[in-house]
Amino acid sequence: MEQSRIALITGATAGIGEATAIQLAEAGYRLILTGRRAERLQNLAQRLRTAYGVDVLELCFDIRDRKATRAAVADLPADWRAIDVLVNNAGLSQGLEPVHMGSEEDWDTMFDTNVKGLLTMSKAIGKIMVERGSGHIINVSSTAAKDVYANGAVYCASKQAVEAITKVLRLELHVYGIKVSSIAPGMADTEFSEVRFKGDRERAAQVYKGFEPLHATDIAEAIWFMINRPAHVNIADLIIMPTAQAASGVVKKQL
Ligand code: NDP
Ligand code: 8X3
Repeated sequence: MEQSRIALITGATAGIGEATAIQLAEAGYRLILTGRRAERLQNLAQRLRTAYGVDVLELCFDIRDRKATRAAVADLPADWRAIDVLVNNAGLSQGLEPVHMGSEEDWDTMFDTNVKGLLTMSKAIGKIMVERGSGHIINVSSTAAKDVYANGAVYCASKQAVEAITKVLRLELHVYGIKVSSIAPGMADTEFSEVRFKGDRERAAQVYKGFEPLHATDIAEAIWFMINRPAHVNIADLIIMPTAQAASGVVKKQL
């Protein structure tokens, strides 16, 4: 009998990561799910086991913590090491201020998570994929990497870094038969803005008022499409926006 494929999704406790976990569980994948919130991870894992009968392994760690990230991968049980798909999704924005008023702490958080966390994970899982001579890495970028917007310098820069890393990884890994892709979502109504505004739900809700934003499931379906292409097809880069959005920060709202 053919073994079920294994996907590792970082940042599966909310939003796009959680929706992708559900999408892949539906497709019969064995799932390794990561995030910092242990209870959410456990609840999601349990829901997926019950609803779809799939195996789920929860790995609770902060992706900014290199040692913990490396250890989580190094300590994977033997029957969980043959990872077919890595979705580098964990990420965030903190603050929305011009550079001259920005918080250095927020800048560090964004780069440590969105860029260095993704690199640490890509290194650890990339090694496994190289040994196996197959695999697919999908990096969750953003329209913020395509066009910048005022007050978003560091978030935009972190996602431009994600796109540069994606292109370099593709150059390095295609020779091993490994696909490397990125997906750039526009505005999606997840916990993203609540995190950006540090728990201010009222302010976060305003961001998505007056138009229909993307839903996490829209991105999850696109990620599944990317994963589910034939072996010779790699969707290298995919931009997906709400119909009401034309570019970063350019949205037709009806208020
Ligand atoms: P959410 O805030 O809903 O989800 C973010 C996920 O990332 C959570 O599971 C969170 O888990 C995880 N995460 C954040 N920091 C860390 C950390 N230090 N260690 C481990 N996990 C972490 O936001 P989205 O689903 O919207 O965001 C997912 C990705 O999509 C991000 O990379 C984001 O930049 C990108 N994106 C989002 C868009 C949007 O409009 N929403 C548009 C374009 C891209 P936990 O808190 O449990 O650690
Ligand atoms: C998130 C998209 O435009 O809200 O990556 O920054 S945006």
